[in-house]
Amino acid sequence: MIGNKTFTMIKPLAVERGHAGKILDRILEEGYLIISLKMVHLCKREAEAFYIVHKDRPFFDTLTDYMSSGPIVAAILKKENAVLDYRTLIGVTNPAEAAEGTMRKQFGTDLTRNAVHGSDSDENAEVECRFFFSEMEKMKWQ
Ligand code: FUP
Repeated sequence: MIGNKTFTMIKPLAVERGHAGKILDRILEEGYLIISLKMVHLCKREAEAFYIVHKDRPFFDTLTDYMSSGPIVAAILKKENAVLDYRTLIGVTNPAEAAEGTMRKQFGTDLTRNAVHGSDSDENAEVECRFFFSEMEKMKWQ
């Protein structure tokens, strides 16, 4: 399974603006299977726990305030080479610098509110899937 699975979140502003359906549609069009899916409203502490690797960065408080400001859509995606291909599909962190055709370019607003998250390694994909989904929620399709 390693290498075939990634974790994504559709971030609060993209959900609020009604883009979740379009983003999920694009994900399916690009050949991913959505193997787990839920909408959750993180509290500040949960957002801090998810982004703990960034705890000493100057943007940590703004980021975790934002990520706990409204519901997000979390999903586990399956496809060959999922982590790397999904990073290409979402584009670089800053929507202003993201390539044409990427989801951050299309749906992102600014560096903090960049529409979607995608795991940056197989190891982090595992950790992030486990953060949001129980064994039962993850077991189908695996
Ligand atoms: P990415 O892997 O592209 O999601 O980017 P990072 O893991 O470096 O950053 C995680 C999130 O922190 C980004 F999605 C947006 C936010 N961030 C900022 O707000 N400011 C920064 O300078 C860098 C990241």
